[in-house]
Amino acid sequence: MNTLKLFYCPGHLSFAPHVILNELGSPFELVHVSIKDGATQTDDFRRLNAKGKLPVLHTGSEVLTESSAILLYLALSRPEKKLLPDSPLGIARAVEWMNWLGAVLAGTVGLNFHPSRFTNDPQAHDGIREKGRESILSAYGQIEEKLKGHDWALEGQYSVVDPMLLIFFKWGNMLKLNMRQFEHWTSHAERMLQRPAVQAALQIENISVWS
Ligand SMILES: N[C@@H](CCC(=O)N[C@@H](CS)C(=O)NCC(=O)O)C(=O)O
Repeated sequence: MNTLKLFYCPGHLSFAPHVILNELGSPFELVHVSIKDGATQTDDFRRLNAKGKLPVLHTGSEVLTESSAILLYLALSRPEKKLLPDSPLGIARAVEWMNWLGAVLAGTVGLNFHPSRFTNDPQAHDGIREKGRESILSAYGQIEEKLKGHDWALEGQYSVVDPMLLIFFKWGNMLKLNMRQFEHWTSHAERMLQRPAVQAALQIENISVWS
């Protein structure tokens, strides 16, 4: 494998591939792109990813976007690390989780963080936030149900899905959602925090999952 380069911003979805790169244990490069300073919307960045979003992974020969695609690529490139199940159904379950989280729920959380992206009317922002919050709580309730009786997102094993769940957990805390009401998800977050790969990513990104 060539040296991989991850374009990331602390506390964003790029956290998940950052953790997984740590799990793989091979050298990789991190390139900081500041979302709040508008760096994802520059012409330069859009030449890398026309969608203007992180994470982006440069594989050495190709540019990959979308967290689910990047996570699948990393796990499939290093099967010995067992970051995905090996059965067709197990892999499909991972894709089922990651598509929902990365393509659907990330947008729903965005309703709360960036209502101005959904309307030009500032007076509508509070309504969008309120509706967004309802949808987030409903989805977070579904995550809690899915984690009931399970250590990890997928049956019987840690996988690339788990660090994605941890960043959504952090966003819940950032939105002051009282994440402790989600007991199983809180246990999952605490389990994640035991992993050296997670600790190292949190330290480099200088973030906490509790705020
Ligand atoms: N479906 C995409 C969502 C990526 C996404 O929404 N990324 C956000 C950060 S969490 C972003 O880069 N936002 C920058 C911007 O909108 O300018 C994925 O799964 O990678």
